[in-house]
Amino acid sequence: MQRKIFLTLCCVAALVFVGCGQKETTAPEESATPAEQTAAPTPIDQSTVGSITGKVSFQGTKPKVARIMMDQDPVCVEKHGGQPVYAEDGELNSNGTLPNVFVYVKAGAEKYTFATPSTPVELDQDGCMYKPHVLGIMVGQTLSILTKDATTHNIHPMPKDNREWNMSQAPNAAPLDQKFSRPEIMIPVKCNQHPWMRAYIGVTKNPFFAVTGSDGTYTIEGLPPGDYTIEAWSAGFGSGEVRQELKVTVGAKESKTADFTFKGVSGSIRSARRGPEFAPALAVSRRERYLTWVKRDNSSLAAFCLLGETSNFSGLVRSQLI
Ligand SMILES: [Cu+2]
Repeated sequence: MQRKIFLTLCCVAALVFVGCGQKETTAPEESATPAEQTAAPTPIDQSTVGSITGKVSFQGTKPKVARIMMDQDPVCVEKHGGQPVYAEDGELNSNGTLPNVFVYVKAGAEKYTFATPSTPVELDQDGCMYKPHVLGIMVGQTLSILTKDATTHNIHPMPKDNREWNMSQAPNAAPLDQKFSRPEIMIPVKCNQHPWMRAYIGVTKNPFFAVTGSDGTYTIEGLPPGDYTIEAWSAGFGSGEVRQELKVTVGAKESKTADFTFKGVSGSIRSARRGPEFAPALAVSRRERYLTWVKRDNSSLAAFCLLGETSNFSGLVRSQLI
């Protein structure tokens, strides 16, 4: 059963990371659909709104966080002044909580139409890392991509429901402004130049979302009284993304608490999966310590498996079987 789950996760990981090294695509701005542009926002009585606040905890073996080796680009190395840099996926706060968890209203707000905020959401590139690592944005809202680095980046969101694109951004280049036309939780973003760079964007139809910070807490405010399903998403701790849902009823002016606890994978994935039916396949990026394994019968893509020592699957992983 565990293996089945793992293979599914591997397959998802493989599918997410196929298509490395694609050519740059032109990326005309996506505009919101006419309906979204013209629909008037639903009036909400601000005197009755409530909030949901909570903490996202982690239970289990502390995930191993990958050290990022930036050697392929001296500009990136220099920016960190020789200090080691670690992947953000799998990172825990000192109080045992999880940062970078995207918490949002998944259901319960459909009956409302919300104005698209005119303020852009910024995604910065600094020291060849995305800042922030996880962010939320509304459908049709501008995502403004900035760079502080003296090296060229190639920003490449990999959506399932939105249009895929990748664009280069040279040092001192103007911000790249983009929009997403459909809700999607989450869109992974990578850099085609620096394979360790990873960000995640949550695109929502409502403004009710938050990202946990260094204390593991979140707060969603301005909720009209009602029944909501909230979901917490995390990039995970070695086996891909994880999600949890909670149902919360918010009364007028009420402040509700909704805590989440994610459980880590117990034991070593590596030792658990290296059975005789698996053979080593393609080690695409040994420097980043990723190994791929393939089932001996090569039966299907579902047999493709990826084992990482780390929780950060940022290597250039190709999905072909050998
Ligand atoms: Cu880059």
